[in-house]
Amino acid sequence: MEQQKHKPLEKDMQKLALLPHKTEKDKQTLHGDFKSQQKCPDMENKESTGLELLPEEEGQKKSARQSDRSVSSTSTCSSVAYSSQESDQVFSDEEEVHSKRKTLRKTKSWKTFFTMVHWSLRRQNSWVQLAGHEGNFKASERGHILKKYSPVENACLVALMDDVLRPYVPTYYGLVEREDQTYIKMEDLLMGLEAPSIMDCKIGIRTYLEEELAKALLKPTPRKDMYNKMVALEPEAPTPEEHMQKAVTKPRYMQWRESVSSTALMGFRIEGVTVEAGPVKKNFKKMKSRENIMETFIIFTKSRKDILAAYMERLESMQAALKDSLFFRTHEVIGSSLLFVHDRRGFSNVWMIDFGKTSPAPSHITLQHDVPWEPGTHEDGYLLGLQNLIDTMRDTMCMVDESREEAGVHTIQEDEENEKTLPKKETEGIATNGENNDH
Ligand code: I3P
Repeated sequence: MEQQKHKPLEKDMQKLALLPHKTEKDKQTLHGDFKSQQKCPDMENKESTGLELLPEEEGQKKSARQSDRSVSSTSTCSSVAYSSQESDQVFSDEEEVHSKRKTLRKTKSWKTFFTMVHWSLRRQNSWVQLAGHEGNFKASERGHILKKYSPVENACLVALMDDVLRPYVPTYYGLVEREDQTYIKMEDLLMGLEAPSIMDCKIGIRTYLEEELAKALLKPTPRKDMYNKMVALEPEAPTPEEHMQKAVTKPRYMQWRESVSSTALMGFRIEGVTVEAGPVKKNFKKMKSRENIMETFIIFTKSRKDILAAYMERLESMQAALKDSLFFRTHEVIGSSLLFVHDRRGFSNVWMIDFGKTSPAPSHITLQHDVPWEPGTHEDGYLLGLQNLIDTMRDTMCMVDESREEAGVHTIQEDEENEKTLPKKETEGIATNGENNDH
């Protein structure tokens, strides 16, 4: 039934996706100019979405897990929640615990995340296939997952277990040793989902650490890999000097990534999406317009308003908890993601993940999280990003409504409600003349 009632809307959305491109208006700004609109925004600034354009990726898929913690309002099961495994920070074996530099080295977050996800999915299908899978995650008993130890992330998870944010992060179960490697054992948030749809949004206006910037100023480390990634996306982006060196520094690359994506303007960006355990889409690097983000939300949720509403509700309760959180007040949250997960049955949740670059701010600083960053302030813009995310989600719901109205499509629930409000006579008339008349 669910599929039936949404089918026409999806078609409608496909039509929207064909609207002509127009110049970006850059309506959204980080500090409040970007507001949720009462009316559905138009799709004028339509660019292609990553979901449309991405090549088929390797079969990295996600799965979901259940927990006995918070649930979305749409969930038909009051005790289901999902999580992902993180993207973030993992450490090499030779890492020294006290070497901050090394502790901040990590694998590619998205890649790591999907490695784990793929693993998790396999586990559901065949436990045996997990054997020998290399990566930063290891199988554990059902409901748990092992992630390579990072002292930074470990400290965060420990602190978060005693914080009001606990319901929003994977449960921490301590450290375990496997084959000379220490792992963090945490809740497998993805367990239990059927053909999950998953979206990773990196949150915050800054994605690199202040110390990385300081280090680059003091002793620039040219990164050829980052130059190559930059040129691949925007050949004209490097300066003549960078072209000559065929290298860029990390903060330079990260700042460029922020500016070409929605991070700089909106304080969040989509890193990757998979819909119903399909191919992983991750070419969102140049997605910065709100319209395209909304369209991605629509594709991601298959226009399901119940899912969008549940996501929004969860984000709003998370927002309230963040404002109450001692952990949040005292920590600079960099490179962290929000993981959105739902499945066809309507189970959904959003989790805070990836704390590999989250560390206590200097004690003399009170973080606000909703102001622009200046060097030395340690501000991360987390709340700015979250607000924009909530607003964009709300606008997406509005757009779904509008499209539905235009297409003359009603959900069964809406039809039932309309029927209730119809004058009795009219209802009777329909019954008398309609196909449902038993006589
Ligand atoms: C990577 C991304 C990661 C970052 C990584 C970048 O760029 O920004 O967040 O890791 O740096 O290469 P992209 O998404 O364009 O591939 P950190 O967040 O840990 O800094 P790295 O190569 O130094 O790991």
